[in-house]
Parts: sequence; structure tokens; C-alpha cells
Amino acid sequence: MIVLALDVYERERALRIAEDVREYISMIKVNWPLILGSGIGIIRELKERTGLPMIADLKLADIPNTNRLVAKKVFEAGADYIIVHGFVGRDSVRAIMELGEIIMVVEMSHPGAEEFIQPVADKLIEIANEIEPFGVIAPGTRPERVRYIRKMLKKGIKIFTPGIGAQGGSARKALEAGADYIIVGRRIYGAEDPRRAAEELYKEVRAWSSG
Ligand code: O7E
Repeated sequence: MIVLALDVYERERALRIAEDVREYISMIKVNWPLILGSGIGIIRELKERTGLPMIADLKLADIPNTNRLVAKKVFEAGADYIIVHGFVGRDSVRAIMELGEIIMVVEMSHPGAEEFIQPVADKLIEIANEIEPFGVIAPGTRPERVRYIRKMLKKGIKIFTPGIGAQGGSARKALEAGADYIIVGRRIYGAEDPRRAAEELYKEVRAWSSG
């Protein structure tokens, strides 16, 4: 299943792309570029136009009280899930979970993730197993790590893998390794024809899932 990472600034462009690719994706992820470019109201607007669940990717990493204050506004704005960092500790993560569903970062997809996050991934998996978020983030650029995280993670917790396409990760390999959702940005919104790019990816993913 495909999550569109809609990292554009402009409201009109975001709405147009979302509507164009709607039938091929399962959720939309909104990150700082779109929120800063178009305002927080874009979450509800996208949700109403597409009918899809919305992920607010703010990667919250603050003390419990500040996490709670921010998350309250973002859930009120229509987000169904908020992405949160686990390295700040259980209390900060739980503060957001009390208000709504979360997806927690266990390991990131960029090269620098090997410096600090990867060495503590086991501890982050432990927190995830204890608090049971809706999902976790694992690196689509490192299928062997996705496989490991799947093995260690409690059944039922979904794995989301960014890093597919522009960062070099393969959708098929991430799914084979145990990902439930692939997160894809530039490969879709940066394509000359986003609808065609989403359709191609959808067919690739579906062909793999059914075969
Ligand atoms: O490389 P792209 O264009 O396909 O975009 C990937 C998106 O996933 C982008 O919004 C980026 O911020 C996000 N992402 C990563 O690329 N790597 C990560 O490790 C984590 C995320 C992400 O979604 O964070 C959720 C915590």
C-alpha cells in the first residue's frame, strides 16, 4: 500500500496532485514544507477532497507537555496519525498517544541515520512493543533492517518505509522484507505525470502483493 509524501509548498499543486493520484494511494502524508507553504488547514482540505486518512509528519520530539500542546492542534486540524520521535522517551510519546494514533520513528532512511538512530533502534523497538503505536518508521533504503525490525516488532504494529524511489529504495524489496506501507514522495509528485507514476507504482506493488 502506498502513502503519498506530499512535500510541495503550494496549496493548489498539492490538491491537484492528490486528486490525480487518489485512486492509487492509501493515505497522504503532510510534512513541514506543505504546512509552512499552505497552512495547517491543508490537512482537512486534502482529507475532504480525497476521503483518505491523513498523516501529519511533524516528527515531534519535545517534552510531554509541548508534544501534547502541538498534537492537540494537529489532531483538531484533521490529522488521523501523527509521526513522533521515540528517542525523546516514553513519556513524550505517550503524551501524544493519549490524544490520538501515532506512528513512531524506529530508524530513518538517510545515510546519517547510521550515526545515532540505528545504534539505538533495539531500544526504540522495545518502546514500540511496550506502548503499541499504530505503526513505526523503518528505512526503505535498507531492506535488511526492515526485515530485522519486522522480526523484533510485535505482530499488528504496521511498518511504514520511506526512502523508496528518489532515495534509492525498492518498493518490492521493502515489501518483501515486511513493510506494510511504502512512503513515496518525489517519485510521484516530482514526475512529469504524477498520475502515471502513481499508477505504475501501484501496479508494481499490486503485482508483487498478489504474486
Ligand atoms: O524521498 P521522497 O521524496 O520519496 O520523500 C520521502 C518522505 O519520507 C519525506 O517526506 C521524508 O521527510 C520522509 N521520511 C524519510 O524520507 N526518511 C525517514 O527516515 C523518515 C521519513 C518520514 O516519513 O518520517 C516519518 C517519520
